[in-house]
Amino acid sequence: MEDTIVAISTTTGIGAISIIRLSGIDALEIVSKVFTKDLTKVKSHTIHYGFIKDKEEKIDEVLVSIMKAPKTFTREDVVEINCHGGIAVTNKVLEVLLKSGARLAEPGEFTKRAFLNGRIDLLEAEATMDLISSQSDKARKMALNTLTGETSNLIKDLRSELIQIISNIEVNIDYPEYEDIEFLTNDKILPSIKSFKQKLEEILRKSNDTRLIKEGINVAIIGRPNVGKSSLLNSLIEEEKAIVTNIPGTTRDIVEGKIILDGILLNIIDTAGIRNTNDIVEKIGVEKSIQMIEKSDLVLFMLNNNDKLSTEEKELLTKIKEKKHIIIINKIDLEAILDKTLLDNYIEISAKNNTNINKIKDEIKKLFSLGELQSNNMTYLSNARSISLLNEAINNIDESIKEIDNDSPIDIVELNLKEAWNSLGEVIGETYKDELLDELFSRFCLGK
Ligand SMILES: Nc1nc2c(ncn2[C@@H]2O[C@H](COP(=O)(O)OP(=O)(O)OP(=O)(O)O)[C@@H](O)[C@H]2O)c(=O)[nH]1
Ligand SMILES: [Mg+2]
Repeated sequence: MEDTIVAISTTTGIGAISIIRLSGIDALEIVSKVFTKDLTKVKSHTIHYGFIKDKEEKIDEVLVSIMKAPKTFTREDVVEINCHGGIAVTNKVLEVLLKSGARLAEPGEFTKRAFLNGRIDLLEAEATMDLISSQSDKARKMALNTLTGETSNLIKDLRSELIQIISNIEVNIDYPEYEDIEFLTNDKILPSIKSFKQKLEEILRKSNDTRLIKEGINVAIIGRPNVGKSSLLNSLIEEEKAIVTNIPGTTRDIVEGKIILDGILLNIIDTAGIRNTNDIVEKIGVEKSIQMIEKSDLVLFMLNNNDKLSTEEKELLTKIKEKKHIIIINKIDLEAILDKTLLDNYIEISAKNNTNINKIKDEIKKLFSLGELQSNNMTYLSNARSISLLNEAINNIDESIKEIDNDSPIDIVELNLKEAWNSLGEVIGETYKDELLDELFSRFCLGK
């Protein structure tokens, strides 16, 4: 990390102010070369007024913030130039800094340096991106919790508890002859391992909820053509987004709308009506609808009050049984023809007249315990990477329990516990692979 990096940290476009940020050992020197004042001797954490120049030509009137290592985001010398917003100004300032010796930063490189220099751990690094991309207030709060280290502390506490168990085993392996050490038999360590596993499982369950808060709940509206799926989407999002006609097969592709329910984002997906068709475009739409059943967190399965239950609908009913779902009977303003005896739980609505739409929202709140999520402390894992590592740790613990049940030697049991300890370490980036870092930070925005 010898080179000094630079990037425009604000969005490009017309705006009052743009911020160009540099980080690295030569940051002060590089900016001094193109600024009206020598900044190499100034005090840390000070702001300076002047002009950015290209040789003798003034480029822009700016304010320059100087933050010297180590009390900075990257733990390196950091300089931020506040210049006038706008594409020409910002690009020109960037250009002269590049000419003076800075290198253009890769996406997320500032945060990557913060991680590599030990300023933040991997969870905190991910949380900075989550904070930027959060779409609901809940997601913002959660990202901030992780950013300030609370989630990392949870993982660190788990690791110290596990290391306690491991060291107890090790003492026994290394000094079996010590009389004042209680001799550990497999069934003596079993209760502590089991209770540790329970703790991990509880965190996993809550982490999955937390992920929903962050990413939003994907809700797919599924059903036969013409049952009123697009009408329901429009009612839920209170906007005429999807085309509604009385022609079956109107919706050919996925249409998405978003609403916030109790502070949590719902991605509502209207799909093509499911039926056998020879129309190529519609057929692709139908395939997508079926995939949506798998991909979504919740299926709203719609039936027509004014029509009989079809064979296809009966098949779909069994398909959605394995998923979180709500059965919705639409068009209750029309004559009841549908045989409801096969259905055990349903909500009757009229999408066209906006009748009972709130009942659907209430049911969603209930199904996902949104009220509970509201009041919950949200210090849990929230991304696929860390959740899968937690899963790995649980599997390792399971293995160790199996070894105990098989009466395996205690050092085999210990091996599995150590694996779990490593998996938990990977969550916070105690150990990591370079490819992981490259992949993870490449998803960041430029200048972060
Ligand atoms: N009477 C009545 N008609 C409704 C109701 N909801 C929707 N409709 C009508 O049913 C027809 C089909 O509605 P859509 O929302 O386009 O149905 P869809 O399920 O999206 O249909 P596809 O896109 O073809 O799969 C339209 O003429 C709507 O006005 C309702 O509650 N009552
Ligand atoms: Mg439709």
